[in-house]
Amino acid sequence: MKDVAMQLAREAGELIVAGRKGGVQIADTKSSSVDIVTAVDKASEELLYSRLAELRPGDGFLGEEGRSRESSTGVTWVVDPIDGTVNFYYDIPHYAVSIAAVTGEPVAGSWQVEVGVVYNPVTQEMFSAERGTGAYLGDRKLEITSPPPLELALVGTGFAYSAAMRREQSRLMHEILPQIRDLRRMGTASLDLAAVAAGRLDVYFERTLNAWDHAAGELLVTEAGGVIAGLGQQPPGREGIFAGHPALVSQLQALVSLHNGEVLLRDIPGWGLDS
Ligand code: LIP
Repeated sequence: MKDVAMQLAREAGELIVAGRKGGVQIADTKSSSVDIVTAVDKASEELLYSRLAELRPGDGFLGEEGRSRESSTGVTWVVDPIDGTVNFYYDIPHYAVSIAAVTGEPVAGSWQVEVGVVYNPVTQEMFSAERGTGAYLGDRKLEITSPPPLELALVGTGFAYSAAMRREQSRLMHEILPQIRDLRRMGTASLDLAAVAAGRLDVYFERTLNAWDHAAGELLVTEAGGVIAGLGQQPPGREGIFAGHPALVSQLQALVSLHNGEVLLRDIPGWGLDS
């Protein structure tokens, strides 16, 4: 399955790079006016959907742009055809095809991720992992080593597409930023998780992500020796996801909790919509 994921990530990557060269238009918006989708997002998902039907008949599919298929094999492919769409639209070379194969219910916190591939088609960096066999950048095995103290940690995060949620997220970051080395908001969750696995970030925290944003990246982190955790008592997912060395994750969780960052989404009016 990992070989299939890597092959299809490259195929989708070629389509994406070609589409970028041809100029990109916004095809539609989703949860808000800044939550965009391009024709290339949709074309990439169509390619991945049809190729997986061909190579992995009976497997399920859950894609960001709406393609879905029930699984009759117990395996579901959770796919973000272009993660970092805003970067793609602005021609910022930091976006990825994110492909995960999961077993069990294809729901964050319930699934078991078997294979994860995150591919940046511009840099051609291929991050890959298969459960139990390690995480790799190309042929280089990735290992999360002993972390710095939180005050010297480089922290990755991201922000929602809703103004109301961004008010809460910026409030929390206002408290956290003076207590860490620095913050990086690079715009692509799957590459943020890959960065943690590769030691390019020390720890990562984001809220309101969708399953396809983090399914593959989760496995990169855990196969590199890190942990994935949720917000408060929640499983990792929409409410929040932390990733990194266990000592740093628990320190960051404590800091988020100290600054009232565990308010549930249902208690943040307009968190999912532009308001
Ligand atoms: C994006 C994530 C990013 C997050 C953005 C958006 P998309 O995914 O990769 O980390 O901060 O709000 O969710 O929409 O480009 O697939």
